[in-house]
Amino acid sequence: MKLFILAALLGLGLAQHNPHTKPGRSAIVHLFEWRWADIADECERFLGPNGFGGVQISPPNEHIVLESPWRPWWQRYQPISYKLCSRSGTEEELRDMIRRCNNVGVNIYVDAVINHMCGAGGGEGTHSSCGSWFNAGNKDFPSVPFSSWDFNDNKCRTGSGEIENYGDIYQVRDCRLVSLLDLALEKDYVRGKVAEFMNSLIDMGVAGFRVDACKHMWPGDLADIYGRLHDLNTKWFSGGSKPFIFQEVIDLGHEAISAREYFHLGRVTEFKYGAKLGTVFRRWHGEKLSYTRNWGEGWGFMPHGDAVVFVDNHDNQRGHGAGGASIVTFWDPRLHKMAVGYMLAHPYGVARVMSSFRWNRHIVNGKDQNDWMGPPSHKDGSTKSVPINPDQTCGDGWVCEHRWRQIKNMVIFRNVVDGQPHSNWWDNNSNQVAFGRGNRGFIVFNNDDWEMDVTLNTGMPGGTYCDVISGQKEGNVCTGKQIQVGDDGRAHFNISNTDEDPFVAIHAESKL
Ligand code: QV4
Ligand code: CA
Repeated sequence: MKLFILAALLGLGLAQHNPHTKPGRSAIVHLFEWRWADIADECERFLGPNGFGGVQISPPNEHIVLESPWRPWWQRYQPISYKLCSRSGTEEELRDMIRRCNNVGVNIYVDAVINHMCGAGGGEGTHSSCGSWFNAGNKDFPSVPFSSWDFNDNKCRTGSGEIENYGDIYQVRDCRLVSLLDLALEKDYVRGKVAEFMNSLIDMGVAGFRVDACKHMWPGDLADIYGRLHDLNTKWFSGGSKPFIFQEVIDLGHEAISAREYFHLGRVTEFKYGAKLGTVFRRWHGEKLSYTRNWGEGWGFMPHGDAVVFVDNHDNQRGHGAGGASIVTFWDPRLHKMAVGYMLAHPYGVARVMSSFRWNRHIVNGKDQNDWMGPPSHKDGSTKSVPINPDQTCGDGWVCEHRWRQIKNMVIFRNVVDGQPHSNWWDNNSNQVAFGRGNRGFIVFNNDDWEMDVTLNTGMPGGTYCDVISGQKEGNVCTGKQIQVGDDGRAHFNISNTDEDPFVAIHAESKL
């Protein structure tokens, strides 16, 4: 009994690890900076039909609007209030998107910025996305309302009021992250306002939250806030479902605060995953694909049931956040497709695919001078909508990695092999590897500088399969390579190192 009470106090009873994706769906896509109206269309015309499980959306609440730099993407990480109008659209558009995505089986996960409000230097006025007046200097945000006693400045003990040393857990939680006004989440009033904001979204029908900057919040404060959250809307989710929570904690293994401190509260973003996978596919530091036989917990990653995994995210694709130069992004499309393919084929973690916009990358001494640039926009700063080209790719600077055939087909692969074990591993002691997922799917990579010509045990029933990387099955026709699997499960794979995409994937539903 004592233990039970202790567990409840620690928040163990709140575990919110389940993404509630609908049957036959699994992967999440981050439609970074997309407008709500475009996401609604994308759910209906693409994500629903192609088996996507959910969308991570950009922060939906009121944020600062900046002139210099001009409308950076990161202005949305500087809240002004919890009103639901943002660069992505109005509350009505948000509500319409949630409804339309839910109606086609695609969940919405909200990026919740609850550690802070805008930067201390944010000034005074109505340069905010709903036009609410605020005064950052006085810490006055009447549209919430928050005022100076709702912030942590009295608790923070650094001279500058900023986090100066990540080795000191008190600074990291109680001081300002890059000058962002740090909320006093120990206060009942502040917790109540944050929970009210999150509950308004839950009631509208979202399935959960990516919680921003969790390293900068005490697990106990988060436990209290999560404990106040409503169950999901029963119009789309079964009764008693708790919102999915995945928490941004950057833990590459050498800081005072570890991801582990947050596992009992929900899942956590596993930043080691993309950093290591990038190193492996780039073949840096002597890494080889063959070493990934025990990929996952075997590589020192967090427990499978606690992890959200990704190859890159909106920060580290442009040098913010963590991971450094090894991160593989759309700027390296060939490697990116392979790395994302590997992630989606592998059973570890809940997988998130990045969907980006292009910007004028300009790297000087390792630093991108244009890392601030916002989404494709009109002259007045409003975000452009996402046009779809006849070949199904996106126009106007939207990259839409999730629409690339190879990635889209691997999202489907992940659904088809869901629940099957990692099996039939093969490698050449170098950068050619293959593995299956029970008898439902098999994938083969050649990341060496020479041709691959092997016969492997796939574990699949005999027949002719369509490779979903070089093409796909359309009706009963295969537009890509065909793979013959014998009645003994063995198949011959020939992959040239100069192929456009040097990997092959087959699954139960790509059988001809
Ligand atoms: C600057 C200086 C300050 C100075 C201040 C003066 O850095 O020292 O005091 O000016 O006004 C932007 C600017 C930043 C500026 C700050 C405040 O880049 O230079 O401070 O605004 O005006 C995003 C961006 C940040 C951006 C922030 C707010 O990445 O560059 O800051 O939004 O607009 C750590 C954290 C982790 C975090 C990661 C980036 O542990 O939690 O850094 N990741 C999340 C988000 C990320 C977001 C935030 C957290 C903050 O994924 O996108 O930061 O919400 O690892
Ligand atoms: Ca804090």
